[in-house]
Amino acid sequence: MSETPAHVGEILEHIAQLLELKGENPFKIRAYTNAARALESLSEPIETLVAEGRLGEIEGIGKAITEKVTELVTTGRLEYYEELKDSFPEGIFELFELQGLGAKKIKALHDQLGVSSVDDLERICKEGKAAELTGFGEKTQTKLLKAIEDHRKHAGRFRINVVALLAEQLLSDLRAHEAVGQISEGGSFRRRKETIGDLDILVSSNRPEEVSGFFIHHPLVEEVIVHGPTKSSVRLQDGVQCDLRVVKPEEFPFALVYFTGSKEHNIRLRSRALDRGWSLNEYRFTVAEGADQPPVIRDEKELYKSLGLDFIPPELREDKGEIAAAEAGTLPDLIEWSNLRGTFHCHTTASDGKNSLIEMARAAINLGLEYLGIADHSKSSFQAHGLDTVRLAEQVAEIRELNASKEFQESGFRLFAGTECDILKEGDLDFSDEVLATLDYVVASVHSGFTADEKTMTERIIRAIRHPQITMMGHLTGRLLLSRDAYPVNIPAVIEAAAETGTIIEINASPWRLDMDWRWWPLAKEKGVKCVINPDAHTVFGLQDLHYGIGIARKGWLTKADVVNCLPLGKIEAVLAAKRSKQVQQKGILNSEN
Ligand code: DGT
Ligand code: CA
Ligand code: CA
Ligand code: ZN
Repeated sequence: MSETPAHVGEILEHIAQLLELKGENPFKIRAYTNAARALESLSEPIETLVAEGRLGEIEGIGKAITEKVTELVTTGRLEYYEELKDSFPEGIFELFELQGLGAKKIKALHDQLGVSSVDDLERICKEGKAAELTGFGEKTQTKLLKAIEDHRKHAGRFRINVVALLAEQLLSDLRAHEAVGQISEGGSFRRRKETIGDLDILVSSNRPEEVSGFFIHHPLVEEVIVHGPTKSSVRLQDGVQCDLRVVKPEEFPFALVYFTGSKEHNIRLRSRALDRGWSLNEYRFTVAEGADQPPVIRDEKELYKSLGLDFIPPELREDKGEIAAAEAGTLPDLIEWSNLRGTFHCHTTASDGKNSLIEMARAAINLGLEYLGIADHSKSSFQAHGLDTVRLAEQVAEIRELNASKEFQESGFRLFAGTECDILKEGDLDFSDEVLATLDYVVASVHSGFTADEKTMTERIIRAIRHPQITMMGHLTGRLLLSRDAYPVNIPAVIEAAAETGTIIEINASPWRLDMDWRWWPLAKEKGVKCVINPDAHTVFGLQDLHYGIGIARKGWLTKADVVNCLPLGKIEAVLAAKRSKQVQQKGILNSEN
């Protein structure tokens, strides 16, 4: 079993947290957090570094940690970590998931009040005892109760990247098993929902016991909840639950449609089947007396066809008009990964990214992209090391230089110079018009003042959108999935303003955001607003998040014509310049009338 660097880094972070709880020496703790950080910015697979004995060459990774990471990568397990974990109550890890609660506070709660779980903490807060601890107070106590409430609200759901890693591994191992015939992911994961309750996997087999036996003994499985020949349920690493169904080959298309859902979509299909005198369940059609015989169904496409429908891509199966469109033959030709030509909104070490400009560029080339837009933070985002005018100018110069380099000239690759410009309190921008005009494009985002009311926030954003230099609106609602709610904003009003001004709206493809939400894209499209899929990448790996963005764009019924970064070099430049030149022209007309 191979470990991804993200996972190794996560374990190192956990070790640092536990050492802090133990009151260990700060240098030792820092060694682990630094190593975790260093792993985030690798530009080659960690397995390679381990295999070639080159881990120690990385800055921030010493001898002791090299040994531990090697053990973890080669065996999939780290004894030191397991022992460390065993010395704490299991519930303590959940405390780290609470917003605003770090190791120092957890240590105080644990050592002084015996808190070893979220339930303990809730009780202590309600009794008013947390407020009495040094460094806590009433305000902290209230915040903790709110954090507990938020945490409970999100319990049992997962961001899609967590599930995707597990799904990829499980599906490929199952696929390789002799007794497995057809296999597919199902449920909300197949529909690419923004968060996932549990992972559903469907297999066809004539030897179901062998498949289920293999499944429940898979190394990713931590706990078996239900085990039967055709239906098993387990808890995987990270607490993700996974259901496996094994059906007979002839049942597979029926089961696949059923377990892909959504439930609402299934209900519509069932009633269409009933209109034809067939009752549809997860295994087959049952024909009513006197009704026509249904055709033989060998795959999903034939099942939809038998109901008078075009094949409906899983992402659209949300009962949002897809059945009517499939009947009328007007389903959109959804965007695909291979349509993407480039992307905007990426960070580098100049602000809070972990990889350099050239590393990000080469990663984009490796991904098959023709161009990459760099949009580091602007100066007001000081916590993210935002660039001031001078540093921005230096970066722009560096980008122009790279574009002129032999490497880029020969590969035909191009960097675009941009910024992720903060939208300040009143909707003002963080850079002057003159500075913004030196850039190829501008992403505008809100990073502060989240507590404003809906009217204030909407006005603030619309004011920024009306600015001629703003090319695209970044992560519109500021939500962090399963962690921080969206700030209140009138989305239809923002869409209207974007349509009027020719401002592009982003699908932020980070699995933490997936913002603007897929449910709004049909409206945006109707109004003529264009989409850009941006990874908001802070590392070379972050560029891969574009895959999640494609899923969301598909859920939003978007085609390649709706998404500007499907345009190749030679065409994309005009789109980036369109809003500026339009407004300059309008100004020109006004001036000549004066
Ligand atoms: P999740 O796991 O909460 O993110 O969402 P799903 O959609 O994956 O839901 P899940 O895992 O409970 O069930 C998988 C699929 O099975 C679901 O999308 C549709 C189908 N299904 C489950 N229960 C029912 C039901 O009571 N009626 C119908 N028609 N379909 C169901
Ligand atoms: Ca599910
Ligand atoms: Ca399920
Ligand atoms: Zn941002």
